[in-house]
Amino acid sequence: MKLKSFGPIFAFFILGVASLFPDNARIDVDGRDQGIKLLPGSRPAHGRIENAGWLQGDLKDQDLMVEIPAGVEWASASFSFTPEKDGVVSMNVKGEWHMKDVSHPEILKPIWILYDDFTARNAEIKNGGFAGSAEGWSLKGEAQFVEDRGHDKPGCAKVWHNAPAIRNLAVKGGKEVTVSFWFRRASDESPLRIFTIGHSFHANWLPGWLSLVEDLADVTVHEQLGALHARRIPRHSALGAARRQQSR
Ligand SMILES: [Ca+2]
Repeated sequence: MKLKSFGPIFAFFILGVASLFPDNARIDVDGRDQGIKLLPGSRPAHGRIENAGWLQGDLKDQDLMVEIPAGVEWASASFSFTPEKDGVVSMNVKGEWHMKDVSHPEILKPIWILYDDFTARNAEIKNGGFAGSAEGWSLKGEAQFVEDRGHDKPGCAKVWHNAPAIRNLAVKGGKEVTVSFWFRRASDESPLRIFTIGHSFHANWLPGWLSLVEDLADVTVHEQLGALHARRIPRHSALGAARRQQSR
């Protein structure tokens, strides 16, 4: 029976605390050019928004990042922020920062994400749906306009951390900007990465796994340590979710 292959994975959870790290979509909003402080607002469901803790001094508050787990189907998300003054900020659409190997943290593994149908309140995003081109967006490095894929209509951007799609947003001081968009993993292959202390475990599952992860997350995830820590998972509910996915 196929489901028996889940056994080793649950063993990690039963042993103690483990963390779930699905691949993340990531968007940075950067106000550093004009020294615009950005106050993080609402975070996307299952995701996070925060100022750039890796920058020094005032710069930290002029940059923010949003991260959300990405699945193999298109999903919508939104976040908000409030600029402290009028000006232009840069929105940098990409994938998570993901090192290939802990001994070489400077080498990243590309986590490719597709984005489409951007809209905003209190800012204008022209060609947010990538209709026929990526006009209005600046594609860096290997970032691509994909003609034949998209959320609602064909045309979307394919990006990763070092190959982002970038555009400027004109903003007003004190006016909360809400950005909404659709996204998914570019690949149909669905890795679930499970880390325990001293171990890491990688598994490639077929499409449908994300619902399983979400079911697990809803039951068990808490965020007070800044990461997703999963506690012991009721086996029957996880297997139930897997069966529901397989029966589709
Ligand atoms: Ca489109």
